[in-house]
Amino acid sequence: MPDVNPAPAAREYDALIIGAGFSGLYQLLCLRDRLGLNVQVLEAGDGVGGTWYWNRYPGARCDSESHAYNYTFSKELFEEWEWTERYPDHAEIRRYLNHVADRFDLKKDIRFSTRVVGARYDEAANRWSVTTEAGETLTAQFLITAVGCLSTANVPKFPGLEEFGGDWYHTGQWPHEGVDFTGKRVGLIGTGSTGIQATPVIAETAAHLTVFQRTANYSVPAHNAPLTPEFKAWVKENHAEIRRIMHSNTNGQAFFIEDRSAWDVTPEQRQTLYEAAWAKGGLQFRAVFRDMLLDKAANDTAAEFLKNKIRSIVKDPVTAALLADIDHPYAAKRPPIDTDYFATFNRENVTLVDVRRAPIEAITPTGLRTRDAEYPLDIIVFATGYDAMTGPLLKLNIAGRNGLPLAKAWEAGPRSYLGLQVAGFPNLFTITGPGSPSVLCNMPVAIEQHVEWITDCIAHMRKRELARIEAQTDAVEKWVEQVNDAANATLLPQAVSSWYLGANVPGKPRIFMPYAGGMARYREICANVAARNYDGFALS
Ligand code: N01
Repeated sequence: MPDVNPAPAAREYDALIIGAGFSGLYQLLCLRDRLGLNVQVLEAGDGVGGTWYWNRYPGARCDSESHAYNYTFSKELFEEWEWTERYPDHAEIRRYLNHVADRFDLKKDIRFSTRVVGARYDEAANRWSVTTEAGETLTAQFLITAVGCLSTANVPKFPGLEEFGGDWYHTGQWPHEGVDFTGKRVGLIGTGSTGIQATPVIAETAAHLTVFQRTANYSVPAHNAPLTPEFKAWVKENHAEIRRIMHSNTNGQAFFIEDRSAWDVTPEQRQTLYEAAWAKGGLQFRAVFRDMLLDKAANDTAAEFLKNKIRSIVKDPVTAALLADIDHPYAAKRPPIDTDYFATFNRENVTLVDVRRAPIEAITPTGLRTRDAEYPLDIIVFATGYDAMTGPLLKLNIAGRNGLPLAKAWEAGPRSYLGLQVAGFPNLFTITGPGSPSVLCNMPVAIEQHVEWITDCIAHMRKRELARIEAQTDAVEKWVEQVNDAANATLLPQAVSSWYLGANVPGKPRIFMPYAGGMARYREICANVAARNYDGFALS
């Protein structure tokens, strides 16, 4: 049953929030219930969930462990919700977010099936005018984007797609009724986290699955399993400690990165530690050594271990070599975790095709053509990722002071102060915007910090009868420098095809977008800015 659209009582609000995922729901709760503001959320989907509303592809599951993938602001909420598996799947995350929305009576202030197509700042009135696809205009003093970082699908512009006689889907816009692959010849393009999750599941029912790989990728087993009653009880008893760890470490996860260098141990000990981390599974593999993302030689030890695992799992040596031919340091691209990804290539109905050597040239009426061969297909799955971080914001057609389009302000790449505000766009806050840790962190933790900072900031303004806040240009310049320095201190920019750099979208400026200095450090910086009377922002 779709959620019912509440009839709007008024078109003028204190704050408008775009998006009803993790960010939008919590921002609504904070502004409405803590500050007493008149708030409306505008959501394109017909239910809550944001990214998880759209991502329903086979195998879609969160890579953060369930006990770390929730809000931490309410002890009661944390204790009453019980996850069923080590990693929650997309449907369970939607159930959780619906539970949150119902528990805090949020849906009455969300307009579903309402897509925002424009937003314009009116300087004289100090208000934002937001236009919807249906042609309605709503206004508010504050505009808050809660549109996520990975919500604008990237479908490569292969010639011929319109003439394809079969069905095609992007993983981020998956049909709610699912797709039946039984007996079909399926082509899947992309070997990022999504393609790696979907491949084994699609292979189970497809007549044949052809995976088109442009960049080979590392992956570590997820070892997903139902949670035991003991673990569930442990989580409830340790809410405060789990929260403390998530809030005090660099990545917002419920585990720490080990405080030892890869060179503190012998090669044999390293192997044993990697084996143990492989057996444990999950994103924690990154946490074995503190210098894994800082020292290329240290990273090489992990990379070699993982490439050897691929070679030992995949039986056909040519396929194994292609899968292990990885060109970037481990975890310099977002590291995937999987359930039987590499073993899937041992199935008779699965083929790997190298589209780096022989790129895809066209989609044909009956399949896909690379430089070398033609592949007849019934279904094409685009696991080709997103126009990350900037895409969801630019799609909103935001215009700031003097009608300046955000697209123009960010022509050479995104520039923000703390990932929270853009100079020239007063009273616009961007939750997990470019320049914030966001995608390098467990998202709910990054989101809660942003939402609470924005809420405190608006409370501060109300108390002092201030009407406008705007990032100052020099603060933006300095922050952009800090974001670049933080990235350059790591191996992250070495993955030249990474979406962190915008490299996956042709023509997109190559700028390392998220802040790589760590969530704990970032939290401290934001708190200090607020304590110094919102240093770097102009308030009036
Ligand atoms: O997208 P990606 P994704 N021809 O951009 C290939 C999050 N996530 O949807 O690397 C051929 O990583 C592209 O090749 P290349 C997570 O943060 C989270 O998989 O550009 N291939 C690449 O292999 C993740 O990082 C969860 O050379 C083309 C793939 O498509 C982010 O979402 C689960 C191509 C795209 O990989 C994005 O992951 C899943 C072309 N023209 C995802 N264009 C959670 O756990 C692109 N590719 C929460």
